[in-house]
Amino acid sequence: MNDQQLFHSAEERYSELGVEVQSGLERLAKLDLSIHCWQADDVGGFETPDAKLAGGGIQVTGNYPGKARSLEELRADLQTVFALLPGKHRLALHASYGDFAGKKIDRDQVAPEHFQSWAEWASTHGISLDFNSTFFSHPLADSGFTLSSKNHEVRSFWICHAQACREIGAFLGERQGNPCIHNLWIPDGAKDHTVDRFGYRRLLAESLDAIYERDYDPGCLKDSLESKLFGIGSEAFVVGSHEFYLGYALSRGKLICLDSGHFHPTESIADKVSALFQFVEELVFHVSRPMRWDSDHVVILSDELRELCAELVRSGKLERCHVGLDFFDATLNRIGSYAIGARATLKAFLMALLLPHERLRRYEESGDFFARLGLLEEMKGLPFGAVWDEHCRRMNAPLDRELIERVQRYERDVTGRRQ
Ligand code: RNT
Ligand code: ZN
Repeated sequence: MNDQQLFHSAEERYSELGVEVQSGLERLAKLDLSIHCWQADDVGGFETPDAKLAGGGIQVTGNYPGKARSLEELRADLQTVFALLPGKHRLALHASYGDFAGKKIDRDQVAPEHFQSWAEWASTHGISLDFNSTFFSHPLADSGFTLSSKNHEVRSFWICHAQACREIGAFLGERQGNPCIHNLWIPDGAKDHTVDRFGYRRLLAESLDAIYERDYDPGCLKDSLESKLFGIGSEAFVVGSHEFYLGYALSRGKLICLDSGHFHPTESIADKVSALFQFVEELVFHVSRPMRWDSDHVVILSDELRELCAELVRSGKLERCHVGLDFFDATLNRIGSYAIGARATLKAFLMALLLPHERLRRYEESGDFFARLGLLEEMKGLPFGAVWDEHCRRMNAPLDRELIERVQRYERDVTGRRQ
């Protein structure tokens, strides 16, 4: 059988179970992921060289050769990544990735002008941008506290930073004609038992209120807040915990960002989807792969990811979800890791779209738990690969079987030549 015949027979198998492959593919084609810029250079960014070390809650390991060393290299790498993905996707920038032209621009000084060239690049390539404030890898984050610091000057500095970032986000959103998601994650916390938890959280709430004081057109800017359970150096106490941001976001009309690495190792963010969607209209996600801790491994087609995507589809609010990637592994080819992570996420969505949801629900309602489990297991053996290949063909993207060679070619010609 040739590829077309394989696809048609797969389509038939799915339709026997009541699954319409065509409409699944159409929905998938419209989904966009927000691809993170920071895997290309190990969360380095483009501030002056002395500021280039990750730290303050971010930990990158590995020294695989070929990381992007300049804006030009990063953009070339990202264009290569986008060409490896079926569909149109977004790019998430961090404030530390501005076009600073070699000048020392401190975090409280970042402005739309530093992202002008990004905006132009993005519009040339038909890419929309999202944005992140950068609260790590900075001397004023060394104490372990930023927006919740008891030092007024430190707090004010970071408030200014986030305010500036929102302005940049609104600028980008206005230019691109759709909202830029400005995501906020801070490393604030402590290694050991902390007694004034209340005090730190009170300060964080106050800082956030100052940051969000200015209203922007929601057509240009949307704000999300990303919680965490623990980090390196913040094992005992994280100021911005899930409960904190949940309360904050619900009371202030902000979005919650759920990072799959930011909960207890056995806690799944998939289960949170149906809980949160009782009360909110939109959700933001950072898809990551924690291994024993928030280790930010390259995303693969894991059960966790499949379950998350299945829950997004089942919630009926798939189109209200903003799904971004968040991983950084410097031990392997970075372009390849992007391709694997992004494609795995898209595959998980496709699998979710190809589930016989109605039939499963009927089994469940009738109490036939054997049949429910049986059908879920049966789905694992369906010819999914032929449908995924068809999607890649329709979207002019390489097939899985072409991926390794494509990535290796770029390494041979480009990243492998970087010293
Ligand atoms: C850190 C958070 C955060 C970062 C990026 C770089 O634990 O997950 O989202 O990974 O902002
Ligand atoms: Zn994250």
